[in-house]
Parts: sequence; structure tokens; C-alpha cells
Amino acid sequence: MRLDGVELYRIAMPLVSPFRTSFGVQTTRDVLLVRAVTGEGDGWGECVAMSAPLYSAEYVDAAADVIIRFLVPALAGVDLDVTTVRPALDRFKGHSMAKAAVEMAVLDVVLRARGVPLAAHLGAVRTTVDCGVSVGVMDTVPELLDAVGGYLDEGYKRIKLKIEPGWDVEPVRAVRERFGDDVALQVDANTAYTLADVATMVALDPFDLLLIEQPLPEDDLLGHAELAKQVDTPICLDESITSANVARAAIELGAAQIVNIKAGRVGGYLSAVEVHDACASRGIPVWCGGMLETGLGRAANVALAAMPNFTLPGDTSASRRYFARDVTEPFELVNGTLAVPTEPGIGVRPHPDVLAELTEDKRWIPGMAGDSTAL
Ligand code: SMG
Ligand code: MG
Repeated sequence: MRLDGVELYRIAMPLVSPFRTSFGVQTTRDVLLVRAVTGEGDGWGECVAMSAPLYSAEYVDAAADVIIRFLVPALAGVDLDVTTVRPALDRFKGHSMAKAAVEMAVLDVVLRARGVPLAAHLGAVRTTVDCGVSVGVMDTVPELLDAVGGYLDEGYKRIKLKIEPGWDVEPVRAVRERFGDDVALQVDANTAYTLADVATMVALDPFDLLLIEQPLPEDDLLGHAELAKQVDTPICLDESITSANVARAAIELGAAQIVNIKAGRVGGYLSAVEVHDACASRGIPVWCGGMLETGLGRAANVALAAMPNFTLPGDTSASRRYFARDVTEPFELVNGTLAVPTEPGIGVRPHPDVLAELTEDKRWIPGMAGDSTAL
């Protein structure tokens, strides 16, 4: 199968409410979608980079640039298959989210042509996945309690609170006091602390959290290992885990007792499977992270989360958690779970009319042969 070209869509999805983390507030999801076009059909990929390099070094304009300049040209002349796409893209350093988007589009078209669902290809063992929800930093504790109460009423099986210095122990205590000890609760700091804050992390121990996600900067594996010795709550890494190699190192160093897997952060769904396997073989549980995906990325995440070692609920919430209108059929929560798509490929397609309405920019990148690596 040859690539005729790629259609890049830049879409703007308004959020149902602002989402605040330790690195900023988001009111719109600025998404880059990749449509891979071949003679045997097309496939969709979603780039999870954010507008600005705050979660990681990647950002949407840079992802579009590297896709146009390097990744699409690198696929010229390649016989597209599940085994050929990664080696062609991995010649380039970094840009994991851009690579993951292109790989996802190729996997979708290839697997659709073969009639194989992505979940089956990845090694899924479940037909539904348990879902948690990520709750942003709020201005006040009462607002937070309202939000958490609403999500619990919807049936979410786990609550994740975003924390930052000044918004940590008190909101956790308030949620525990209001909703009780049975709620599965965890926190995510998005790198907002340093080892000087160890007392704050220790102060979270009495609340029986499932985990503390990424308290320290992403490159500080030794810091996380040191912190893990001092707190009882398991440390989970997100931003730090950029590949299966890093996952192995983090685990061996004692820096991660649990791992958040995001395909975009590790360069694609196939690399995500390697991270899953590296963790599984070391007895480290994983769960599926989220990057406010549209129904396209959500479909692929749910397929990934159906693999055996995804034993904790993921940030795989329903479409309506973020969007009044999704580009695909909305994902809906049923008894705290989402159904794993069963159709071939990622199993969902964008609605053309919704996509057209949300599209701010569209560009065709021909998949022609050429020396893409000339410097
Ligand atoms: O998709 O529900 C989602 C987002 C979950 O909190 C979430 N993601 O660090 O895990 C994380 C954040 C990254 C995105 S925040 C802009
Ligand atoms: Mg995180």
C-alpha cells in the first residue's frame, strides 16, 4: 500500500468548561488531524500536542511543520504496513506526538483494509474499559466538590485531581471528607513540585491516594526515586516516560511504581505496547492517560487501554467531559466504562459536516518521492 498523500486538518474544539492545570488554562482544544490517503482507502490520526510547549516540548505548529517537512516525505516509496511505518519515522529524533499521529493514520488505513480492529492488533483482552476523569484546578473548594460530585454521579470509577503548590492537601482532604474513603482518588502535579516539597507529598499519605502523578520535572528520575523512598503513596510517571527504554530505567531506579501510558508521548501506539510490555514484565501496573482527545484519539486510547496490564482506570472519559459536540459519534459512559470499538482500524470516522464546521485550516501534503533527509 502506497501513500498518495496526507490531508492535515487544524480544528478548534471549544471545551465545555475551562481546564486548568499547573501549567495553564485551556478553553479550546486546538487539534491537528492527519488523514492518510492511499489507493486502498484512508485512515485518521490525531496529534495530541498542545498549542504551546507547556506539557512537553512539542506544540501544534511544530508538529504540523515536522509532518510536512519530514514525516510525510519519509513515507514516500514505503510499502505501508504495520511493520514499515515506525522504522521510516524513527530515523528522526523527537517529535513523538507528530510521529504518533502519522503512525495512527497509517495503522487505521492498513488495518481497515485488512478488516482488523486496532484493539485486536494491539492485543486487547477486554471489550470495555474502566474510566476515570481528570478534574482541573478550581478557584474554590466548593466548585471542586460540585465538579467531583457531578462526575461521580455520572459513574466515573476514579477521580484524578490536578494539583499545584497551594492547591494540593486541602482539596484532597475536602474531596475525601465529602465523598468518603471508597472513592478511588489520585493526583497529578504535571511537574509542579521539587524535592524541597517532600513534606507536602508526605502530607498526602493519610488520604490513601492510588498514586501521585509526575510531581517533579520530567528529567528528574533520581529525584522521583528519592521521593518514592520518602512517601508511602505510589509514584506514577507521565511526562518522564518517553519510551520503553526510559520506562525500564525509571522502574529499575525505583522512580515509578505505576506508569501512565500515552501513545503520543512515546511516539505511537506500537511504542505504547512496548511500554506496556516493559511494565508488565516488571510487575508495574499501567493506565491510559489522556490529552483531551477527540473521538478519534479516544477510540485508539480505548483500544490500547483494553490490553491486559492496564489495570487502573484511565483518563479515558466520555466525549461530553470536554466537548458538547465531538467530531465522531460521541463516546458515552456506561456503568463507568467505555466500549472498545469493534470496527476495523480505529473503528470510528469523523462526521464530515461536523469536521467541516470545526476546521480552521486544511492542507494537502502529497506523498511524492524525494530526498526528505537532505540537510
Ligand atoms: O484527556 O482527560 C484528558 C486529559 C487528562 O489530565 C489529563 N491530561 O498530564 O495527564 C496529564 C494531562 C495532560 C494534558 S493537560 C493540558
Ligand atoms: Mg499527567
